[in-house]
Amino acid sequence: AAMASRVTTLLGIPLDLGSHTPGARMGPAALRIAGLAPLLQQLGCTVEDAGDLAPPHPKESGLAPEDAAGCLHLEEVTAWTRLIHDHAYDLSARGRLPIFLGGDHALSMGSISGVARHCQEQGRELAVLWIDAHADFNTPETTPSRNMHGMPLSFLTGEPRLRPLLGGRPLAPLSCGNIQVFGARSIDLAERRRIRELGLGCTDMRAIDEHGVAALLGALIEEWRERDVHLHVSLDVDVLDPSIAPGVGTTVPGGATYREAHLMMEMLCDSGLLGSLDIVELNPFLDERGKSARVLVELVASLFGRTVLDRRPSRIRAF
Ligand code: B3U
Ligand code: MN
Ligand code: MN
Repeated sequence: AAMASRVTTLLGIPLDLGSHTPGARMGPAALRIAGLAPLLQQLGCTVEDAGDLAPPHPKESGLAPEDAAGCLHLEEVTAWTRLIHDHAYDLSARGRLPIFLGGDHALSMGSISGVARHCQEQGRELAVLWIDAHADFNTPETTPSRNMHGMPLSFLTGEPRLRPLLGGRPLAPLSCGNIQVFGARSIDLAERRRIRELGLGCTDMRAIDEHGVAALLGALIEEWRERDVHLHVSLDVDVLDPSIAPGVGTTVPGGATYREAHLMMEMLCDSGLLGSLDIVELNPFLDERGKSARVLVELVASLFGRTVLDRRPSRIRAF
């Protein structure tokens, strides 16, 4: 299949302190039990499982006291972010296609910043597709919950209040135009203002209802292909409708259907742009008989080349 030449590395990140609902720490185990690695192998990938990261000792964050007050489990999340960043940077430098198995969405502060640092060194443009019911664009000042899984896109775009999280490591901040939130339907008022003022890319469910995944994602892919970006896909399970994926901390009604989600994955596969992937927010403690983990693994199969019928060699440009 398409990705056969690159080694795909699974890295489990049992972090769930980015929210106040424990359980996502069991996500990596559930994804493995649902058969992620053998399925990727069946599709022709060479898969390496790097196991799970061990929870690090909490670290001093370096945030200003008023910002620290806005962040739950800040010292733990700080230590995780630095650890994940180092692994993501190292896997990228070794030419791997990393799949970061979460864990909650706070892990993307580490995974994407590590990938971004490598891309910057290579002079390669990085684009991020953030498939999520939420925009995750709060800051320690705007957050209504103090949950850090609601802040990663602020950190990744260089929000100064969060900058100390990485310690001395270099941050390659993403520009808001290189990020596209896709599938949003629950955005806080302050996030909405920030999206408008800072120009974060965001496609909400209303737009998907009106125009469909094919047209909207097709247009994004077309642009990314012209610029030959490294595409990082950050897949938050809660983008899916709770009827097909109930295993998440906060369910939001009106999510993507099974068919819409598969179409996203198939189009991303055809684009040939995928360079790294997060699978986040699966909470097996809240799941129903493994249903959500199974759907996720099916989606990854579509992303890595499973098709219904033979198709002409990828690279669809007809949008
Ligand atoms: N925007 C809210 C809710 C939220 C964000 N991400 C998730 N929930 N999963 C917040 O807490 O920042
Ligand atoms: Mn999220
Ligand atoms: Mn979400």
